[in-house]
Amino acid sequence: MSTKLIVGNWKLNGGLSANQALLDGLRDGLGAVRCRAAVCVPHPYLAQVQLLLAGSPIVLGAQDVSAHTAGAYTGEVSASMLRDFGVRYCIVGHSERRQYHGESDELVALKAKQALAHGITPIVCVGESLAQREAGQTEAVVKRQLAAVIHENGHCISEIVVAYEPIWAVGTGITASPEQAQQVHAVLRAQIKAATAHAERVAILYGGSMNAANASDLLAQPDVDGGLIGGAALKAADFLTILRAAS
Ligand code: 3PY
Repeated sequence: MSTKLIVGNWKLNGGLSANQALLDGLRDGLGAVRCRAAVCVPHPYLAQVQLLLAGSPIVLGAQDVSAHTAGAYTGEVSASMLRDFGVRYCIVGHSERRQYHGESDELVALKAKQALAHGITPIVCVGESLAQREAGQTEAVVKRQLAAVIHENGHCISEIVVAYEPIWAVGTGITASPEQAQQVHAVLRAQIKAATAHAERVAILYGGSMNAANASDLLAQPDVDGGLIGGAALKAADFLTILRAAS
């Protein structure tokens, strides 16, 4: 995986004018950027951002998808609906959804399956809590989370993106050291290699307070293929710095 992938996760942020200003700022500074890039925006802004990204190398992503195709599931958004707006990536199993919405490994695996069935690349998030890290369970936790997705998706597994996001680094400003990130990425890489002959297609992103100051060191690790960026994706200058670090 040589061309790095940088994905902005806007989370529950944005507004019509703020989105426009952010994307204008990104467009103006994209000249020297050579990596792959995407922004995962709140569902109501998909149509707006799809239009604003027309002709841009940045592609559109979403932050969640229903595990169902259609029917009586109030409030859900299906993969085919996302597809209608040109969505190319969809985050599944972000730790905030696992924590605040009780999403299980099995549900995350079904969401990934829906995305794949509709030509959307799921960005499957895995990561351990601080207590799990301190108890020496990091490897077992991330392997269990990824195993559920491998089990459900079989040979399609080479079409996913994985994001390692230690929960203790999500939205906290604390980042895993490059060595800590590399250690877990190597474990995930080995697990993917054991599951598919096309493991080289699977990008493994680091997420969890990656920012303009620490991106270069994290991205220099051999198994860090890119980043899933929270707060720093909301500021054009910071996101551009990360995109350049990945180029
Ligand atoms: C963070 O950087 O905090 C994230 O959760 C990115 O997804």
